[in-house]
Amino acid sequence: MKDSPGTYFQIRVRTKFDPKIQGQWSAVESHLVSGIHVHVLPNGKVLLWSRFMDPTDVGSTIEGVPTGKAATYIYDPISGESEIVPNSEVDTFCSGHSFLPDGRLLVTGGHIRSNVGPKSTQIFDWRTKRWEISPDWDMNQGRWYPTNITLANGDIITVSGDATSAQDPNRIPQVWSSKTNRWRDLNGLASSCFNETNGPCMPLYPWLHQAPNGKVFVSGPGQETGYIDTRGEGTWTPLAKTNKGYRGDYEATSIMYAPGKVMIAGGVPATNSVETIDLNAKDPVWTNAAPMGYRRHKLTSTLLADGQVFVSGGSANDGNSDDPTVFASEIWNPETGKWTEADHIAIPRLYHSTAVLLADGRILSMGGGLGAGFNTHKNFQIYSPPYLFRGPRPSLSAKDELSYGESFTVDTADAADIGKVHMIKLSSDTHSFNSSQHIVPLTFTRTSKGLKAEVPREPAYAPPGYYFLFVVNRAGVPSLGKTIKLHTQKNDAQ
Ligand SMILES: [Cu+2]
Repeated sequence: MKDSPGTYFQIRVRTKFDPKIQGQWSAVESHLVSGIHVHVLPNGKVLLWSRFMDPTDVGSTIEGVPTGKAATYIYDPISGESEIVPNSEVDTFCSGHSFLPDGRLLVTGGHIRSNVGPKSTQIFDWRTKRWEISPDWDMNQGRWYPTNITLANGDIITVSGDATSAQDPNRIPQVWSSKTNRWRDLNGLASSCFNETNGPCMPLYPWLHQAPNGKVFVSGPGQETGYIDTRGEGTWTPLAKTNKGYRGDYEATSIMYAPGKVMIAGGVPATNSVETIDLNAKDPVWTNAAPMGYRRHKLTSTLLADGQVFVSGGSANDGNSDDPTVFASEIWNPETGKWTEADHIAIPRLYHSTAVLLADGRILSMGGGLGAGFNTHKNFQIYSPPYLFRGPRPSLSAKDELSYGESFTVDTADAADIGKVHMIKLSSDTHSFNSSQHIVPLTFTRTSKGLKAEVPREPAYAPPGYYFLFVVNRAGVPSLGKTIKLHTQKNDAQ
């Protein structure tokens, strides 16, 4: 089938939009593979991969990649060029991933066959463009559909993923030490259930967020949400139940849109339900928020450069088909709690699709397909948010590396007009959940030269690693993102 606009049934046909309010999607551009796992690197380029091509797989004839490996590519959003980089040794399709403090990407598990994942840990180094693997890095069991996030101390937690079958998920989360390069088992969690109500006990691709209190907040997809404490053997403490209940494994999306504030949206059966929780409150509870304009599952949520939340993709049916696709994107303003309909994509972005924030403030939307009966979409579109149509961007320069508690100079010719300064951690996205994006608002004062901004003292507010720094003017227009590295310690060797 030709993958073009007009091929798919649309919930609502796009009317004429004002780019100042709805933003604007680019034309559809083709790519060599479907962008199923997509990561924004410190140099602004994008690492992505699809899945291995086994001749017996549905839709397998096209990508020409050796069986048992996923071909990885680096796409340059500036030049539009893509280069293939040496393959990993193990298929990284349906793996978990997040960044180490030095910007290398740590990838756990992947795909042997459906519901069976390898034990391997692989690391991609953006500086050498090479994959590394070692038997010393193997996990306790395999993982297929695990989630990884980077912790406040620069370690990485991996949770869930099927080991040998759908009935045999990996029940023991592990923590990767950035210092010793070894895994530590959280045996204290072996009998914990992250999803007690109407869903599997150990959901696939669970939603994890580094919380300001130092613990890991599990926001779903189960009804019972709570904290993992990674110290010692690990403990699980339930915190609050959602109103909606189970939203389906990798069917809905979760995003920490401000420190300690989490939003969950969508799910199956296709729903426009949105809930938020404030972990900074004394007794946090899930509260129903304004619903999206469209019911959808398999959607993706992405932080915009101005701190708003962008939702794209998804389907309004309850099964595994591209139709009826939800083409409308939507923008949620955390300050007003309101949704605004945004420009419509031209291609379905459902199962195995992605959307990530680029350094220039645009959103790269890719992929979809290669599983569960969906069509494969080897193409992408780039979204220019409304702020790119609202006048000149503020200028920005700052140092390249920052440490916790540091006060630093932000050079901008537009200091008098700046309303917000924040850092947004670089994206690592797959299966409707971005396991790396994380916004850190910075307090700032005006000086004769520009601004003086302060990095939080507490790493739980800002896990170490690479971020884009943005200043946003009072008209809501952000600067270009300036890549900065936030150190674990001042003289960190990494
Ligand atoms: Cu998958």
